[in-house]
Amino acid sequence: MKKYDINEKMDVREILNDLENYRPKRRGWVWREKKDQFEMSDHIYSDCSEPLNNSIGIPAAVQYFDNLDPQPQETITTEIASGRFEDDIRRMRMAAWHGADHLMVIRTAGQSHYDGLIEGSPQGIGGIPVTRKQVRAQRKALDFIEEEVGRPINYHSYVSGVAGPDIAVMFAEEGVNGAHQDPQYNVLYRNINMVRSFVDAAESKKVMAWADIAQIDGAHNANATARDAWKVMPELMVQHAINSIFSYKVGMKKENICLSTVPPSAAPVPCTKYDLPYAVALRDLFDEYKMRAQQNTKYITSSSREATVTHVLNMMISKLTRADIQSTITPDEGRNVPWHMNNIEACDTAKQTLVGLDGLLEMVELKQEGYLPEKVRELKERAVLYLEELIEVGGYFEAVEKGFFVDSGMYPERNGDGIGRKINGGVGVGTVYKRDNDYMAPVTAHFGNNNVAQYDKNAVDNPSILIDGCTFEKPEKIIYIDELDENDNVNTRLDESEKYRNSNLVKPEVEWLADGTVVVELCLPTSKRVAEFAAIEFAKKMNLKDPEVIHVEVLHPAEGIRVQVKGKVDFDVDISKLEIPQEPEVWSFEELWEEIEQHPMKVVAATVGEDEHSVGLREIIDIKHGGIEKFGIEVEYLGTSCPVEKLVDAAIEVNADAILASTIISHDDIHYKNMRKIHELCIEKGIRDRIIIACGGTQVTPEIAVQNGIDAGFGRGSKGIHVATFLVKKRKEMQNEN
Ligand code: Z98
Repeated sequence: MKKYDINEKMDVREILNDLENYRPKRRGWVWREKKDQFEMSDHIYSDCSEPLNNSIGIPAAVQYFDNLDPQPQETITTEIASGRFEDDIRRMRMAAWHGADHLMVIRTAGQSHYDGLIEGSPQGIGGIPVTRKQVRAQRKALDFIEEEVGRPINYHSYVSGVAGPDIAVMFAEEGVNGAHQDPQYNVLYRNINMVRSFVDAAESKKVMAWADIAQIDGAHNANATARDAWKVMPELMVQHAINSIFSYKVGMKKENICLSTVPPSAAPVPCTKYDLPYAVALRDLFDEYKMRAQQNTKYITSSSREATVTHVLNMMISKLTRADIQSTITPDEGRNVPWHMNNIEACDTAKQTLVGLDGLLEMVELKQEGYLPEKVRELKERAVLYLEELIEVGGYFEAVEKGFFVDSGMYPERNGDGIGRKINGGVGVGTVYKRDNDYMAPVTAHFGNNNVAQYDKNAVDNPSILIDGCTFEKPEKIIYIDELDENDNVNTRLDESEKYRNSNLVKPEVEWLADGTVVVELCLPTSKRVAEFAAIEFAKKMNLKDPEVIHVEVLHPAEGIRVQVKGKVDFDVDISKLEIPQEPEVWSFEELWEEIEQHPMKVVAATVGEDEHSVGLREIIDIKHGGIEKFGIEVEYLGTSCPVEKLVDAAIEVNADAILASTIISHDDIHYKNMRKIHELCIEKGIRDRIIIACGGTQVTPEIAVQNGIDAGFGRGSKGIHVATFLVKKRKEMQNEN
């Protein structure tokens, strides 16, 4: 496969090229390896893993710490739901650079009810239709992306629904590394017949075990569905128990069985009082299994701030207990905007929080007495009693029929509103048949009695030798079907946006190349309902197409309403026509500090003329906001409305290296006139060849400033580090000249 330059876009057409012959590089799930007491950039990390070859740290890392980007020990998940697999690939690359190594693609609505594999790559809603072509293309892209970042990436989707075993086989063939599989999900949430679901699950799990695919269960769905999510805590443990032991008995390794756990409550309730005992109880009961910690999605709204706080609180629970996989449901869940930036933001939130809490358990300890252990014991007792009652009524199927599950009472209380399903009901009822006595399937990884011995005793442990290997051993036997639909396929979609692929034209996007979507944020001093409609009107006047309110928050019922509106622009920008000024050169803090330490520098500074503005210059000087003092430069500040003569005299008196003059007032070009005056005075006094003159202000254009005789002008947006870099560079230049 082609190697990409990190600055080059991935070419989806290139990925699709020769896809029918592509074989995944490897099989099976890969965990991160913890590195104990690991040093990075003078800091010791206790719970981190190997850093990446290519990555982007959180914004503060990029700005202040030379992209210091420690990777937590927990696998980080991101879930992608754009509806077009080709655009998901680009998002996967972004997410991998931000620290995600578990990339889940959400399935399009309704795929659970397809009774077989679908082919091609149609566009989905709320996710992609999972097909062989889509899976193979994404795994192929990830095979490249994992080399680029330098860490294996686990690719994941769902083995649930009526076609579960078919999908499991396809996943095993295509190198998928993780999958949700839990028959209880089928039964409770998709009303798929329970007998069929459990039989299918046995077959699917057997196949997943062969392919070393890590499994995530479906218990968290009870949290998201229950009326009061914290009331299902005992039931959640029962659901985990059923799927875990079932999977183990079928042949899965315990280390590949992951419990999907969610802190069941969220602020404003005192959530830690519920979530921490629950997390402890769960890990006590299931200590041999892996924990996949997801964020609470029951109590989520369209406030991304609120979702982020919930996520962070949830990760504190993960860190106080254990999480092997940390999921990062994004604010998307609450506002249905599955966008690139929300995935990336959630990955950064996880990375920042987990690294920020590094070493927590070296410093704090969970109490062994009092509320926490009492609550833990109580939850375990409730769960055990629940399981006992389930056995008493005749087992899982009977219990489901009686509406045991997702009841809004906290067990043993029951409110009679659980999800009831009939043993003889649901999708696919009556489709399970007893195997004939001579039933035999010559395939690898088959569950149950296969009667192979009747045909060939040597094939008992590996029936597929009867047909010279099945598709697991002989991938060339896989029948690859390309696009079937002439209109809804990846090639037509790529053609539509071709204009924006590798051209000079750019258009904003949130999920698909050139989708044109933008967000506008407004604060309107009116009531909530009025603000929503007024915001739409503003968006229309800004020429946004299809404006839609995606978030409203009351700052005060009458004084201010915050509204976020999304809409589309129908124009693009030709980047070849942009006039982009050269980026100012900046030295690092260390370089500047070392230079000034070795060669101290003194400057005089003032706001000159009849000008009382001081804020801009103070920002350039003061250590507080990263002014030049921060790098060790000594500053003699003469205040505001300073005559230029006084400034130049002061420079001579203290033997300064430089003069810094600030001017805001610009009528009649007084700012440039003052610059020229400083320059001429310095010549007159015989110091011009050994003094640097720099002037700044909001109205200063650097080029015009220099035309007026000074050495550099600093306009709007200039920072202390720009001025400091200029001063040290200019001084060196002058020393070389002399
Ligand atoms: C998650 N954000 O778990 P459909 N099987 C199981 C599931 O939990 C789910 C599906 C299948 C969540 C996503 N979970 C929600 C055990 C969904 C999805 O029927 O195609 O929607 O299957 O990461």
